[in-house]
Amino acid sequence: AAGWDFAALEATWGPWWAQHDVFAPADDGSRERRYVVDMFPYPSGDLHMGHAEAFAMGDVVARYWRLKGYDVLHPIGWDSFGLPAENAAIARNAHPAEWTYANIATQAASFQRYGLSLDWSRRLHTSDPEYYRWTQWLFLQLYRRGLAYRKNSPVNWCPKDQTVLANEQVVNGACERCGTPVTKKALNQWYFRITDYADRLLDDMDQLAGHWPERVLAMQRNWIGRSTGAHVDFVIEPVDGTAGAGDAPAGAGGSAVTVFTTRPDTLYGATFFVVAADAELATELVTDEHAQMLTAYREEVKHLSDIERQATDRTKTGVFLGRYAVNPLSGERIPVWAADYVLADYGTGAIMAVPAHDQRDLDFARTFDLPVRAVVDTGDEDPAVTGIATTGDGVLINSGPLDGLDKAEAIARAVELVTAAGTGEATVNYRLRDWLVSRQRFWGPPIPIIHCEACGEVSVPDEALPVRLPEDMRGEDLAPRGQSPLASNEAWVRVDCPSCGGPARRDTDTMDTFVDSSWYVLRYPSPDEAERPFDPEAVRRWAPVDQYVGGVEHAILHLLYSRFITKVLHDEGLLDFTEPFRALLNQGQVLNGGRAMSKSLGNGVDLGQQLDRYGVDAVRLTMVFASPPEDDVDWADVSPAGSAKFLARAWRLAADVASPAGADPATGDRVLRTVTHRTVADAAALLDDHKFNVVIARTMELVNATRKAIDAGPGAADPAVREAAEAVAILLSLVGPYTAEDMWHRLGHEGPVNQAAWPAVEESLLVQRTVTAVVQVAGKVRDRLEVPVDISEEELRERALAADGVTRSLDGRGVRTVIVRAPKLVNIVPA
Ligand code: ANZ
Ligand code: ZN
Repeated sequence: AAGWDFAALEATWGPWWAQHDVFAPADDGSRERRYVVDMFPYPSGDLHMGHAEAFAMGDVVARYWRLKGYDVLHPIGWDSFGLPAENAAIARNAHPAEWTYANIATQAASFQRYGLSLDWSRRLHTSDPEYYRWTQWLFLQLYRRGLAYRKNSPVNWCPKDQTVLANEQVVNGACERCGTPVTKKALNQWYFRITDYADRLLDDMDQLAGHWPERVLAMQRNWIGRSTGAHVDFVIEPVDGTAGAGDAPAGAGGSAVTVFTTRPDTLYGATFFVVAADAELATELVTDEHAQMLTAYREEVKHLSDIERQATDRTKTGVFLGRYAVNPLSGERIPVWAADYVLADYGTGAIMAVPAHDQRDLDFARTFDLPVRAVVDTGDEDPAVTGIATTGDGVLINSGPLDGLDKAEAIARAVELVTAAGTGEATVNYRLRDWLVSRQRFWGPPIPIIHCEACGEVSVPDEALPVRLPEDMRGEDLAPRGQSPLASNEAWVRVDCPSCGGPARRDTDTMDTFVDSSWYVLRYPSPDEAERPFDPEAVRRWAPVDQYVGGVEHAILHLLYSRFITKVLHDEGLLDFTEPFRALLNQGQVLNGGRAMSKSLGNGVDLGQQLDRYGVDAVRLTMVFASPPEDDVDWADVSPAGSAKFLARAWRLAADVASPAGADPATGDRVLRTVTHRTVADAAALLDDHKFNVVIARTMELVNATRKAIDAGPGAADPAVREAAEAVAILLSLVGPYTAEDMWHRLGHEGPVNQAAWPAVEESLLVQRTVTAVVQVAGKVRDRLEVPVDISEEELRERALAADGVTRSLDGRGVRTVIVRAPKLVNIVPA
């Protein structure tokens, strides 16, 4: 045979796989099922190195499970709605579909070439009307359950993309997509009530522990941010003498404002009261006299992100509102301030400030010369003196009925007292906000709601779905104008009310792409279902996903949303499980020179060029071999050329095997057989443990042992050589499918290597039999080594020379000769 030629192998086996449809599951109940999904790609441009890595990892799992005898579903689709398509369409005077589907075609061809074991027949695109019809259906399910609602509130606004962003899409105060600082804008928007599921999203994480990266679980836990504490009401005093209409606090009549606190034990230490400067409450509470100050201050605050507002190193700012609040336990009057370090949309937007025990409050008190009163004696120095708030446990002081209690007792007692007085109650507060799902952009599923003057909000009837996007809008028609481009398409907007038949208007917003991707894994099991989003039977057979693979950047976006939607559909009676992904693998990033690849750094590596140069198998092998899957791969540190060399070497084994197919390995060389069986046995355990890189290292060792057996051992006709070469082909199929397929066929097999069975391990070959080898230097015993009985002379020689006793005794002297009598004796003669 000619040498290993990756281009020839790709040209042969790619079409062969497609023709024989070798990666579709049987789905006939004959075998246990496994469902493997890589997070589907967004179709911007061609595939890149990041895709190449993630998909190489997912394919290892899919291929391994197939070899292990499972019926494996490993599908592919595209997350094909979203802003980049729309921006490209504006720039090119096109419809977003043109750019989107052209990119999908390019990516699909690259995926084919990349040799992934995908079932192409289930391919889906979220921008297909056949798919988004059901995304709209999903919206209506949530709407019917009271989980989708519209409200007017200040939302995150990206001035560049001219659209709103979910909290999850704001990263360090900037738009996740374009990096523009995010501002706030009051708008009427659609939300999903994910907060109703906060407790379940937290509690069900118990099912995921050990199967999801702890880091992701921690991020979700933190994002949901459950804190237990209390609501406590402070009565706001009317302003003496000047209590004009404008001065009456909300609700009037000395009404109360509620605070959220995790430390009700510190109630007696509250020395002032703060409301969020940008909250409606601040305007309601401010007296005429201070109104101007507040207005000016609000102007300042408007430009700051939540992160900046809460930064601990910033000098605290704020304004006095001219009014006092009354502590419900002590009766003490404390001044009411507005400040930016209190956020409008957390808790109640108002706090009791306890400077002795909360650093933010203490910083504020020191800036504005407000009193500091310690109420928990923690044994630390007085915060009023040190400027350091004390947060530890201790004994309550200066606290009337709480005096003498410890922190936990005092928390419980304070809650009892306010509850009995009707001025408070225990409560749980969450950081999680409802999911803002409407977008003022074109390229997404239109929200299936109709607004009728007579009937109000009316659902689009199921049979009228999908609400299709107009096909006649392109280029400038799609330019962002602060409202959805759909709003300018009168013909599209105008519709008869489904309820009264009168003139009505369609909702012109579209849905966040994260709604599309929140349920796609439920679609793959029955991708052609036309009457329902999915066939519950098919979903029951395959889902939940046994192994999900994707980047950690989705920890709180996609993964949290999918978990939420799965629970909603479960509650709807459509699913019998509550978690969509049993196990999650976060692959690392592909770096170049230690840095993420980026245009600005000019360190990008083009995947296509790598594939042209080294071949698919070498690139895939390099990705997987470089590090454990969770770690980053630095392309500057790896050697696809080395991988190609190894593949060629492995491939030659199959070309060299000279025993007939079916030869009984039991008659073969025992030394090589031991290596083969141990490698296979260890590989299974390593694969179960996601140590893919180690499996490759072990396969390399097996290739070396086999080569040695051919060239210097029992020879190419020994059946143990065939057994080893077959094991190599099977192991290699996980990462080098073209090479492995070719080896497999050269070895005389008809079917695809991925339908070969995982090699059976003969336990008797795994028994480690060892002896003690004596190592002498100049005739004197200098060391003893435990070695396998079947150790080769060469290996024993190497180990002997490296033994501690030997190096010590040689002490830098060279070696003249080494006499090896494996496995028991080595004699080293120094120079
Ligand atoms: C009094 C107090 C005393 C507090 C003390 C803390 C320590 P987590 O744990 O994050 O839930 N807080 C409440 N609402 C806030 C808002 N909208 N913006 C900024 N801070 C707010 O934090 C809860 C604590 O953060 C609450 O408990 C409140 O301060 C503050 F020694 O109340 B605490
Ligand atoms: Zn109507």
